[in-house]
Amino acid sequence: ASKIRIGIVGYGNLGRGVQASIAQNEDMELVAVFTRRDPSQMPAEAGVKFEHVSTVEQYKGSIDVMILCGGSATDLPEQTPAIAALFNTVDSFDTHAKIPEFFASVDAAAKNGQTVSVISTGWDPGLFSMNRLLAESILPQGKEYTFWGKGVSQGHSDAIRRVPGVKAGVQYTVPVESVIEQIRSGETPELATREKHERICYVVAEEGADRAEIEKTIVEMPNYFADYDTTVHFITEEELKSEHSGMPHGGFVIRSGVTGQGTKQIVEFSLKLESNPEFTASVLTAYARAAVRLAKEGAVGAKTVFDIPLGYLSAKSDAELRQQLL
Ligand code: API
Repeated sequence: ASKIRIGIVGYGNLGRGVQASIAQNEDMELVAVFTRRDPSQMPAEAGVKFEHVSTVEQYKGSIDVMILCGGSATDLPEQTPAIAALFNTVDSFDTHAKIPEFFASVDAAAKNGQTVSVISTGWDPGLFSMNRLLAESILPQGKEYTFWGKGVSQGHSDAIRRVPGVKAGVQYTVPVESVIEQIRSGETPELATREKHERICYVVAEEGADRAEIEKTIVEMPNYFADYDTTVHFITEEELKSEHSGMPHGGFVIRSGVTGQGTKQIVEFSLKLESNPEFTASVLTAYARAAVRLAKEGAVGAKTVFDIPLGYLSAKSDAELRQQLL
């Protein structure tokens, strides 16, 4: 069979992760990486063909799916609809509150272009969303909890880096351990957002920037920080580099439910990730395979993880998968 021809849009941590993931999948090949930077200035040792993002249209017919590796705050709301008009796409849009409007704009573009666009995949939203739905469908009587971290949220780090006066920064999501123990032991406490996690930011301010103003903007930011207890530490660029350059993350989804006459049933799915972007990239790559298969079957429009059969993520045939049922 011929390989799935993939394009990557954006070459940050996520884009490099996708490149590495494609190399691990024999049914895939990387055609080109599209960047907003000057392609001639991109690292030759990366071993890929770089193109300016304005040239994507020339690749219509020679790329089966584009994996979009931009950020959710400003890149993807523009990029996904624009590219979905021309190609099948996969992205990791993760601003939870804005997913409905994002879906609507991408769906319209993809239907116009007769393409399939898988939105908001990754692990949360993505694998965690699937596991919440799975457990809730099986145990309608119960309570569900999601805990993240301790780890670096790419979404929240990206959000703080966009605050005026911020030169660089990272955000750690820190779960409240005491409530986790309660839940694992079968209790089902009612918890407010701020009782489950705290958020700790390490920020490098630009020279002369108003630190109090930066801190206020971060702490009060809607969707990202307003509902949490957030701490902002100002540090030097050197310290950021030496102490905070890793990108670990993870967490778990747990549902504590009852069946019959109050029989306790607990379902848990957890991730421990040394590199959040490399893992997220690997999820995107698997969904790229599904997007191509859906498009071949004549599907069009925006899709989420809920719309896609699990078997479509696999390179194996349906018959091979049936052998894996037990
Ligand atoms: C957090 C999670 C992270 C989800 C994973 C991914 C990211 O608060 O740490 O941005 O890294 N919402 N969407």
